[in-house]
Amino acid sequence: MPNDAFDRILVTSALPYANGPLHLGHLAGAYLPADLYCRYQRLQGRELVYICGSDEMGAAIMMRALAEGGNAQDIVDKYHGMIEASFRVFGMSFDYYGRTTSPVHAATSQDFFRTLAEKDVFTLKTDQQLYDPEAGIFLADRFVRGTCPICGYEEAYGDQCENCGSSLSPTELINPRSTVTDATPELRETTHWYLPLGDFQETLEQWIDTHPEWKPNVLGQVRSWFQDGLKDRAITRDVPWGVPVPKDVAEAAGVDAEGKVIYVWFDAPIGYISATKEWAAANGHPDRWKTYWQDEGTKLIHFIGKDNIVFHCLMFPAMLMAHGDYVVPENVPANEFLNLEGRKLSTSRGWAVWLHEYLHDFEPDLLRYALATMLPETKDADFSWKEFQARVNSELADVLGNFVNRALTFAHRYFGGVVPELLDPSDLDTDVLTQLAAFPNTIAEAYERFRVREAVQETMNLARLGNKYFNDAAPWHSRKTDPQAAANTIHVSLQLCASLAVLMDPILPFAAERVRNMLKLDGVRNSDAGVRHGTIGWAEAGHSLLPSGHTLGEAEILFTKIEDDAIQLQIEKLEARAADVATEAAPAAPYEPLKDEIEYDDFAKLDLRMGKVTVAEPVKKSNKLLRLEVDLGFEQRQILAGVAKQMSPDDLVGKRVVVVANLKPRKLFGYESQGMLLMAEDRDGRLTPLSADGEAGGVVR
Ligand code: B3M
Ligand code: ZN
Repeated sequence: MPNDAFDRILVTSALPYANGPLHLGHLAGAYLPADLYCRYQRLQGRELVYICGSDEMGAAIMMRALAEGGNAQDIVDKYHGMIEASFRVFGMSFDYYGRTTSPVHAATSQDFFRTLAEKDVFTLKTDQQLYDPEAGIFLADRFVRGTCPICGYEEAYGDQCENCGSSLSPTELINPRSTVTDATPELRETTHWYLPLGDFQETLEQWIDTHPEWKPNVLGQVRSWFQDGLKDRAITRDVPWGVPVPKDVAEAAGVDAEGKVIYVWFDAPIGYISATKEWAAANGHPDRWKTYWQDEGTKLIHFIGKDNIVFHCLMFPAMLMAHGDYVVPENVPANEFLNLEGRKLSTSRGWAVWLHEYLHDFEPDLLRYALATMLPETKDADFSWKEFQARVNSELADVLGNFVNRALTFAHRYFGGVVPELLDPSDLDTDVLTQLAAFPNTIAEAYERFRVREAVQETMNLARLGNKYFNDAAPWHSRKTDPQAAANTIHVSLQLCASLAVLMDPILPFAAERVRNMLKLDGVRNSDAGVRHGTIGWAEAGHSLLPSGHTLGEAEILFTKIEDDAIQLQIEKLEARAADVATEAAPAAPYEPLKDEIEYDDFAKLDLRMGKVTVAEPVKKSNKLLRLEVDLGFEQRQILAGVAKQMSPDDLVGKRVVVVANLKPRKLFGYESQGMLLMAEDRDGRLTPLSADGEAGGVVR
């Protein structure tokens, strides 16, 4: 549906668990793209509320409390404070940032639960569950570990095996033990409420079918859940931390409510609603939350990471539909995962860049921009410090900063710090102004389709256009030969700067404000949360915003380049921490499970040969592939290897390698790949080529 069909937009970002600080993976998934989207929509003048908050209930919090030895309340107080503060410094423009320990949230979730119970949506089931006799608690989800019945991994959790990815229930574990006391659990009878998701499958499928425009990665996951058939989900737990099951509901069902709480994945999404209520109350119109949640004119968008898809695309919508009073999401633009320096991000292994630490060392805008160019929108992406430096130095500083600086200093030096008049513009001047006029729409279309990376690239293209125009027009030259031509160049360049000061605002809100100050460009609508006065917004950008004769402010340097040393320091910090954690004997990452047994004949089909790498070079436009030439003795092969992130060409040239020599050739980036190199991958994702001393062409068996 086009935007105009909606009266208002309600945007949410996944509520981060208040059990640790934020890292770049969080930002790239649910937060940064949402903030850009919201700031863009506000500049469009659309009515919008952006909601987030801390997820403070559930097992994740209790686990942290056990690990740190505090109580759950202390843990959430500590991390909620940290998370909220770093979000603020990073420039997140939430209209409201709540927390799920608030009384409004408890009441809202209990009301929701009660309504569904009264509508007879739930089923009740009594069965045997694991109970820790020492701690006196039932062991739900992560409170029990044991051997995975599927792959044999010994450290599987009660709800999921992190090794093979299977979702489990605690009683399926072999040799279960309590993560609280290490005791061997016993079975006890307990009763729980279930949401029978299967009953909603047809309705959910019909609803999803009305959204072919959703991202393929999201639709793919949802469809595969449908294929497996949606199952009942327990939505209560016997744990001491959570929103209590309402007493009246329990009584009516004849269940003892003592110690029973609502499952965190039931209450957390309701947190979006409770935070909207708190926002409305704080702004003096307590009923406004209803307009946002209950009026059909609302476009509801959930920004999340891919691990939360099932909850936002199936479970929460089913809850909303069952309730009946609510709108359902219009889109759930989930992102894939962000890797770090070619390895899987892992907080337990110390392989993460923490937001609060980043903010201590660099400006928020630099990360906002760099990360926005690397978002894992359609597939997993990689953040590296070198790439960060390159984005800052060669795009922010050399293109954007440089262009603004050239235009302004020239205006000050030769035109008395005022916008010169545009008279008899050349074809080039007019052409650039025409191109400028098209930018707001092009960028807007990308944002509307949740293609944030593309929007960012298009925005930088406007600065690129400016730089190129300045070079081609060469005002330092025309100033002496044709002063009016130079005046025209500066006039047009300043208009580009002014439009940039609006269009770059979602990505670089701090720098955009500085450009507006340099230009003395007033009246631009505020893209931050709160009041949005100002007559200049997205629709005005693209036109000439600065009248001739307008007095400019001081020019200043917009971005300074980051030195190699500063980047080296960050890389060392990251590696040192990972090494520290490793020596603290963090639980080792799981080994990959063994594949199914095969017959000798299956193996014998492979023709493995020794080879020697003679040439290795990067492949243009691919940051993953290296093009290799491999000597097989009897012939030369060209092989494309997806190792460029972990290895440089120098690591491979001259190496003896093992090649799968009878693999059907395939085309990649215009090259035919005629085989494959065998590599050993360790549990951190590091690659080592398999090597042996044999002569090239020799058979490996
Ligand atoms: N706290 C899970 C997560 O951080 C969870 C999101 C809740 S959104 C309602 O991945
Ligand atoms: Zn497993």
